[in-house]
Parts: sequence; structure tokens; C-alpha cells
Amino acid sequence: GNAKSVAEQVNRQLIGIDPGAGIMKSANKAIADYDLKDWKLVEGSGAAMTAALDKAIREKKPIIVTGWTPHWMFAKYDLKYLEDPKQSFGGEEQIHTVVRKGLKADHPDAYAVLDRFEWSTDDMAAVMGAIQEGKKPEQAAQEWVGAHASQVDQWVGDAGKADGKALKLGYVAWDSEIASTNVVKAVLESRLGYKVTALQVEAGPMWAGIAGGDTDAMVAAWLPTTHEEYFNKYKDKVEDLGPNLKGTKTGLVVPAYMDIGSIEDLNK
Ligand code: PBE
Repeated sequence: GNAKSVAEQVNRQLIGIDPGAGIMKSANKAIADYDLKDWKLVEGSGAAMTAALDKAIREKKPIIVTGWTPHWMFAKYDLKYLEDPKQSFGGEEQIHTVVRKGLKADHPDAYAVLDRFEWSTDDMAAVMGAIQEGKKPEQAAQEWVGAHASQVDQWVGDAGKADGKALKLGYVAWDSEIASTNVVKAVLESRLGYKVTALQVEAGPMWAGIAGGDTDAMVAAWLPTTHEEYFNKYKDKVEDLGPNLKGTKTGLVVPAYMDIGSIEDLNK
């Protein structure tokens, strides 16, 4: 028939986020891997992407976005990942905690807590959801920390008090990292007595800040695929403390009402 193809319906556009995000590199790889000629990856931000998704769903229109898990959007909307048989977005990955060299010597207690910090996708989703429903990130994080005292106790362990010493965390304004960074900030402040600055930057400067030693730590390194380029560039200048969350996913995401199942089909 003369029904429009999905490519025509969405005007051959993938709605992306901030250009420094690793998922943008993966999406460009998908465009190449699946031979999506004349397709465009639209740059924006996490907030612009979720606003476009919200508008499309309210109007029951087709849309393709770069998406990731954990994210509140999967609780709010009926969505699906497009299959990615060529693995342009990689396989399994984790979110790692990465700190500057010398942090262990300068702040052994904060280092120990950062090293022990580990939570689940459900934990992160709970904080993200509270923020999405209107709570201020700092407040949502403080409330979560207060309500999960025994879990937080395990991270804190026998760490001593910092007496108002300053610490700087770097993060990008991705909803997942707004949640995790504020939780770590709340723990270091309320349990150890640090004065923590959470510095919002782009992804490149976040990594460069740790490598250069201006930033103490971040809990936002998606490895091995999404931040592979940053990791390869800076791995000798940072210390990787390993995963703080397992079970993430990235890919192209569409409303469930769209009649498409795989990135391969975008070519049809
Ligand atoms: N994200 C969320 C990031 C990592 C965290 C998937 C949007 C990215 O660099 O793509």
C-alpha cells in the first residue's frame, strides 16, 4: 500500500541528547552499522529528549529517541527498545565510580565510602521517580538515604568524620546521574560531615576534571561501551573503583504503539 514507512513518519530523525554523551557515539555507530542513509541524530539534552517524547506520546505520534535504563521514562510511558542485532550500543554494561589519583591518600574515608557505594537499578529508579514527580534532587536523595539506613551503613562502614572538609563531585545532567550523584553527596555530607559540591558539566569535562585532579570523584562512568572513548583517553590518569550499579542498558527507544521491533527495520 502507500502507508508511510517509519523512516518517513519520523522524518529520518533520531532524537538524541547532549553531544558529549556516549549514547550519541553509539547512535552514530548504529546509523553507520545499519546503513541508515540520510538519517540524522538530533542533538539536544536529556530534558529536551524527554520533553519531545512526552509530546509525541500525548499526540500518539511516532518518535525514536536515544534511551537508557535505569530511567523513569519506562515507568511513566509504555516504551520498548528496538532490537540491536549488530550491538551498536554494546552488550551488558555497568556504571562505575571513578576517582582522581591521590584521593585515597588525601581523603581515605571518602575514598572508602565511594569504593563501597553500590546500589540496584530499583534503588536508582526510586530516586529518579521522586525527582521526576517534583522533588528537588537534594531532597529526594536525602529522603532516600534516610529511608535506607542499613544499606547506607554498609557503604559508610567505619569511615571517620571529615569535619567540614570540601569534596567535589562531577556529573552530567542525565536523570540517572542527577539521582546517583545527589545520593552520594547526601551520604558524604550527612554521615561523614563533608561539604560536597556537585558540579554539573558536560561528559568530556567530567572525565577531564577527574583526570586533571580538579574533581575528586564521579559515579557516572558507563563502561565498557558507552564511555569507552573517554575511558581509553583517561584510564592512566584516573582510578576506576569498579561498578556501583549493574544491569544498565542503552539503545533506541520508541513508544510501544509503534509498529517496529528492530533497528534493522528502519531501513525499510
Ligand atoms: N547516558 C546516561 C549517558 C551515561 C548515563 C546513557 C545518557 C551517556 O553517556 O550516554
